[in-house]
Amino acid sequence: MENFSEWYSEILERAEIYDVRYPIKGCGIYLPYGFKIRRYTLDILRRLLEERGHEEVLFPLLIPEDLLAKEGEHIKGFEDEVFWVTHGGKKPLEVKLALRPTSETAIYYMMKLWIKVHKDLPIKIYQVVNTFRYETKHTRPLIRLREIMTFKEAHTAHATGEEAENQVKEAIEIYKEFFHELGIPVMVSRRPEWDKFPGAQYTVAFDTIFPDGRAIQIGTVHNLGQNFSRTFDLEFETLEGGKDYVYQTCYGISDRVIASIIAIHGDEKGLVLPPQVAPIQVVIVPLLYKGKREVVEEKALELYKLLKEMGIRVEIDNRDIRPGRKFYHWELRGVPVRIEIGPKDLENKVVTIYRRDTEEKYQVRKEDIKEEILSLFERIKENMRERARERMERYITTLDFSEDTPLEEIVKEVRKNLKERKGVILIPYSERVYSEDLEEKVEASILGVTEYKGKKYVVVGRTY
Ligand code: A5A
Repeated sequence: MENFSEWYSEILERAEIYDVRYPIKGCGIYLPYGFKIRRYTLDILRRLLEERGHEEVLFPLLIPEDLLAKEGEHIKGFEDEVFWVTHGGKKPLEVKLALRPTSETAIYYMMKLWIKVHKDLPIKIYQVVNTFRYETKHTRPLIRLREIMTFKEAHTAHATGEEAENQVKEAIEIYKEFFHELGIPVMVSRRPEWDKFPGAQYTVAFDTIFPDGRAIQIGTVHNLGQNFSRTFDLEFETLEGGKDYVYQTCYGISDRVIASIIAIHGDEKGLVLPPQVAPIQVVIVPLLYKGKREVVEEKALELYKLLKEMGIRVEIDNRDIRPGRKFYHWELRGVPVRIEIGPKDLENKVVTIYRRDTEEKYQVRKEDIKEEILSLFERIKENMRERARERMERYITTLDFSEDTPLEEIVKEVRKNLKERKGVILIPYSERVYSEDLEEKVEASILGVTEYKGKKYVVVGRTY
């Protein structure tokens, strides 16, 4: 992939995932194929959340100005990014309404009405909604949106700080599992103080690295402590009969996950989709030769029914075009498995299987297809995950400095490596390097502090 940015734009269009031509900057359209990828991805996320006791809710899009501005730090962090509704028809509104940039204030206003005693806790809810941020940095499809169309935000409230701390751990586990399922390698780091979520005590972020070597934040978990609960007066009666404010957490995932599936797994031929999120998991291509057409079609249909019964998303490509064109069409769209059936295969009672991730072709006996497909999906998942992990490893450079290496030398080395190598640079953690100052000196971001191979590092890199 010579030029990732070009490749990415081209793939969104040619694989019919997302249309960028809407006349508002930072807004686009999920096309049917892209929408299905999005839906299957959300299915996984919903399952993981619900398995751990989260329930889905739906809040209004509009937030009155006074509510949004209630928590000082929070509004300070977002004030330059809020879209405002100021009129109803021609009449100016008495209270301006914000298009939610995120929903803490809306949700915590309502939690006040729901929480009275410890028995009302914990609350673990989530919603998948559109949120709006007037981003001033360069917008990019599915990566930096002004209308974030797939904003999954979870919000929890607990009786003790310890419970909230455990909730943060659970959220991290959920996201780890989610990205593992999708084969997206991640680095988990605690964000620096100057880059945490507005209003949070601390933020833990998930980053992956795109093929151009730039890091991208694809999920965040925040411990809000009692910051919001004090402001929103979320007081409850404790088990002991006293009073306390609830302890809160929230965590979010966005369209960037869809962008990551595309960017992390794709190749020169196009998309490569993990089977769980592929809109079509198996495509059957009958090779139709004169005279044998009917029997091949009949066998293809038989196979189609067999796979369908197994719950597999399968299609037959019966179009009247050359097989080569069909192969190209489905490879571009990242269909994980193609099954070819030709007259020769029929004679030998086999089918030919092609897997998109490794581009291997091999034959399987008809009676073994069922088992083969299921185990093949697992092998594909595993291989894609491993391949992506290996690539990310290549994009991580660790530098070793001792306590008394002069700061200028560290800066010089980091700058040199950032210039010569793709990806992020890890430098051994120390207080003197972990500062906003360093960001300026090396002209890159400090993503945070992470554990890597048993050691504590500061992560530096260029980000999206
Ligand atoms: N309420 C909390 C969860 C919250 O809003 N956190 S957040 O601001 O960090 O956003 C959650 C995630 O949304 C981020 O980790 C990032 O992956 C994604 N995100 C943020 N701004 C985005 C944008 N403009 N376009 C696409 N995704 C974005």
